[in-house]
Amino acid sequence: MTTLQIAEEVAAALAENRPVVALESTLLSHGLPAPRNLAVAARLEKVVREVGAVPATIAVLDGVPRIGLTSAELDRVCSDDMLKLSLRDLGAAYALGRSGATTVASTTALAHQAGIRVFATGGLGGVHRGARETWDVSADLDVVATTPVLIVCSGVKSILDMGATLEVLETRSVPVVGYQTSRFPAFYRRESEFSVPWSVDNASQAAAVFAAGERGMLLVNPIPAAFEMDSALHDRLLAEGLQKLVDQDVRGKDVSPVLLEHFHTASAGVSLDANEELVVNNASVAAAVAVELFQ
Ligand code: PSU
Ligand code: MN
Repeated sequence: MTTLQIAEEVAAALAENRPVVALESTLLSHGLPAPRNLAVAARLEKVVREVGAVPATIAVLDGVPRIGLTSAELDRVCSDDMLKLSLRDLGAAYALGRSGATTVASTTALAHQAGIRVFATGGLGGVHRGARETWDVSADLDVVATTPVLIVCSGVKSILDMGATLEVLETRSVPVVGYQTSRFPAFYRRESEFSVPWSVDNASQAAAVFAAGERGMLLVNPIPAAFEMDSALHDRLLAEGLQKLVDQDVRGKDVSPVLLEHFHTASAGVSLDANEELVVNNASVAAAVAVELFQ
């Protein structure tokens, strides 16, 4: 098996039992435009540090799985043409010496392999609308069900079939826990029509639930109210984006990036601000939970 290359700071924290938070790179290279993505990457690492944990952004560079990146490497992830690597793609990327950003699925697996227990992202992948015909269900669901890592996210992107995604999570015995909310968040919106089975009031409770359950868990954290997207704008962008997929015959791993890009370009940056703020907020909560886990 290919050996992980763990940044010195991250390795030291893991060895000394200090809190570490994993961050993914697909949301940077395929979910946000350059150069905004680099500013977001830096902000994510900064907020994790401020709360008292060590950030570990994960990617594959020249065939090597990297846990924790230097600022030059972060720059590369944000500006170079990166492959989108899910868990199925890691072997090929390693063997063929390729570079790519890791999705929630592959980041979770690599974080676990490195001994990191907490991971922050924007939205989990899930069951796509139309999955009854396309079978398009993100590998993220499978990995969270089988890997004991706590993932902090703002629910799943509203571009997905949320009800079906929640059903799969229930079937796969994934605990979905609301962070100061009883509703399942809808990424750009604070609430969806769905409720969550459990809620916690603070990071300490979240850490206790995770530690007691000893399995992959979703801590769902709504977007900060000031950055929530207007619902009419949101619904219009979603309808347009879904039509674009049909018109351009977009499939598979390109679906999420194309939809996100439509949101960003057609909302004059409103969705970009929303996306940035929700991920930063998730990184902050993840760091707080990581700190609690090591108390
Ligand atoms: N969250 C974001 N932006 C993103 C993603 C999540 O705010 O771009 C990415 C994650 O990396 C997630 C992926 O794993 O979208 C899901 O892709 P797919 O639907 O192809 O499995
Ligand atoms: Mn897919």
